[in-house]
Amino acid sequence: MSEQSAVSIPPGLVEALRGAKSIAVLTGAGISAESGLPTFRDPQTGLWEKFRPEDLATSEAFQRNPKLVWEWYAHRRELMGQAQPNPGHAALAAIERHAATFTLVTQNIDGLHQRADSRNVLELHGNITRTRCFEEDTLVESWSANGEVPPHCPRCGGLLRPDVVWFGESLPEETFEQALEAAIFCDLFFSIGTSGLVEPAASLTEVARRAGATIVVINLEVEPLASPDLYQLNGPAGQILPELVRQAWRDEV
Ligand code: BJW
Repeated sequence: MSEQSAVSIPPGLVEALRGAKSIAVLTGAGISAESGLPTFRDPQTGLWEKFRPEDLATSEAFQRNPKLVWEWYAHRRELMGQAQPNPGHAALAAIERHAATFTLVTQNIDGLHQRADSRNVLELHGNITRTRCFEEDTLVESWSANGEVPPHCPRCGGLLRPDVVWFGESLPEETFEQALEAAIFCDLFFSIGTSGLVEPAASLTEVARRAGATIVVINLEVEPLASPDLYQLNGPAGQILPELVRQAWRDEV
């Protein structure tokens, strides 16, 4: 058994987790905060201090200043490459191992869920490790390292960009359909470390609620609440999720 935990888990939630037939999880930047990655709405530091992420993550920003936007993603790619999955990521992988049906929908582009061994992961906003051509919209695996920033597409000469979804762009259609399906058919839906400000991802929670799922919100900025159809847990996901797994199955993550 673990030491007495400071994290308080409502007993009804432990039962709901053990009994759930189908679990869907939506994660946002907060799940990776304890891996040292700044959330999207944290103030930026260093060279990037004077820029707001919302002003860089658009195709207009890229068209205006492709070098600036490419370098911002290069900086974040390096941070994300160095980051390690935290106990919150590990706990979600553990829940997947116990669940009959489990879908993890993430808005994050950092790949940390997969590195923590989560299997059924839907990436709504792309992945920072992939690159695509801004003109042709096709994935590009390699290009000439001739020092150009951004580099150019080896096929058409267009500029290369990260394979992520910027504001005003559509989400990958099939992936979003699968996420909707998971939200509609789950009986337990977790919303973890997301501000719920960015659509259409934010609506998944409401979709699940309307379809009758019990909703669990884990965030640093929620009022604690425990009712049979809504649990709000205030605190770091990297502490709450491992404690939940421990209480449900005595698993240590
Ligand atoms: C912790 C914690 C810890 C911290 N433990 N918690 C309907 C209404 C209004 C507007 C729209 C609408 N539909 C569409 C729009 C427009 C737009 C939108 O939503 N705008 C809003 C700003 C209002 N949406 C779009 O444009 C989307 N496309 C679309 O809808 O296509 C159709 C369309 C096409 C053309 C025209 C119109 C529509 C695309 C959205 C793409 C979002 N892309 C980004 C960038 C990805 C690449 C990158 O990372 O650079 O995705 S923006 C950014 O926000 C990123 C994130 O994935 C996303 C969500 O942020 P997230 O994850 O919630 O992070 P934070 O930082 O906001 O919150 C962190 C939370 O964690 C906080 O709550 C903390 O408290 C918490 N936390 N530490 C637990 N340890």
